[in-house]
Amino acid sequence: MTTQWTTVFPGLPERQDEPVTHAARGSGGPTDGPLTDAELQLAARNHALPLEILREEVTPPGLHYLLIHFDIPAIDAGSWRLSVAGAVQRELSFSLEDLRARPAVTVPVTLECAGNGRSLLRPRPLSQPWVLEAVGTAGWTGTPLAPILREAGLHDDAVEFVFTGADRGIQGGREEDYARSLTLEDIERQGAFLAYAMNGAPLPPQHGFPVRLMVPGWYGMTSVKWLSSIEAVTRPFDGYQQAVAYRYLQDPQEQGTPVNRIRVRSLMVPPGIPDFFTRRRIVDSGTVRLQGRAWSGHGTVESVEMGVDGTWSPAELEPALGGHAWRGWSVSWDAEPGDHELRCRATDSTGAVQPLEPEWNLQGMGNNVAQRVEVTVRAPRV
Ligand SMILES: Nc1nc2c(c(=O)[nH]1)N[C@H]1C(S)=C(S)[C@@H](COP(=O)(O)O)O[C@H]1N2
Ligand SMILES: [Mo]
Repeated sequence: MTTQWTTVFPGLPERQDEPVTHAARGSGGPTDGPLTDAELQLAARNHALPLEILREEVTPPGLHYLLIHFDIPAIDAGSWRLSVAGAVQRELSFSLEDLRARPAVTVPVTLECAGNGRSLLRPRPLSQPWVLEAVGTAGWTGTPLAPILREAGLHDDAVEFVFTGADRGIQGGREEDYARSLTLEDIERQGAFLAYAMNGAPLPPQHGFPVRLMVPGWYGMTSVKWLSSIEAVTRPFDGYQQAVAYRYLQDPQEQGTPVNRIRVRSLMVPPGIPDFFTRRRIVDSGTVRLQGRAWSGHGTVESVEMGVDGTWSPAELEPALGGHAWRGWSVSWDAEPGDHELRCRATDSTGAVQPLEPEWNLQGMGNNVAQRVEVTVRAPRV
């Protein structure tokens, strides 16, 4: 591939096969090299879901994955306001109390980062180095968004809404507030809402306090945290997080296609006990009940299969927690002594199935490759 990474990642070396230096910190072109300082720094800030917590249908507080591009902004809830402006008939402004006084919904939502699976790609796009655990499910409470937009009234030439957060930073050489856009059609179809509570408590600072957008079924980048304004615009939004980042593309010269709905995925609770450093699993022989969860933003999960050394068998499914939340699955495995490779893969109602090998793209988006767990089964101790 002869590509100029500098067009997507301005100011950086053409190709980073060397660890990123502190001077050149930022995203960069894909690499086959070792984990860089910059990736380590992001990984330490943005934690994943510990896989064993997949045993919980609702992710307990503090264990939901986190992705924060810039800094967590300081917001005073008392003086915080959300403005609705731009190409609207009536500008609106809401306090937290105003939003809490409106009709409320509580929706179980499985949120997943679009970059989940990125570190399994070869070469590896340089960004937040997720393995497979950038997912979580919470009950989010808030007020539906579409009625608010209808109250504001749209001008005829308004094409979409821009959602801007209170966090600001530099990415790809551009200084911007974190912002994403959506059409009214997508807002209505996904049942987007303005969330002020997570699992029955006010949003924690890291999850968007006091109010975030929630777009069930879409990858996490759309659910803008620390929401400060909603603006109706008459031209498609060209902010960095919309027009440059979050696109499926092979080559930086391409415009690519936008990342939106969550691709079908399943994950298992790793069985047995881990080795500390490698996290390889050690399991006692005999019947092992394997369990996990599966989800898709394109439809319902129709089946999950467990693969043991390449032989697949169907898992039993539990009901989904909600229309946009994961469903549990389990299957029995007769574990015989030796080394084994466990995999799981889900199929959704559109017929989409998880691939067995990763499908590469430049930004490391939507890699829903079937999980692989290496296990050593030990004979019964007598
Ligand atoms: N304002 C703002 N909103 C944001 C982000 C951000 O950095 N700033 N990150 C997005 C991304 S990429 C994801 S995956 C989700 C993560 O949500 P969580 O941290 O609550 O799990 O928030 C999204 N909303
Ligand atoms: Mo994300």
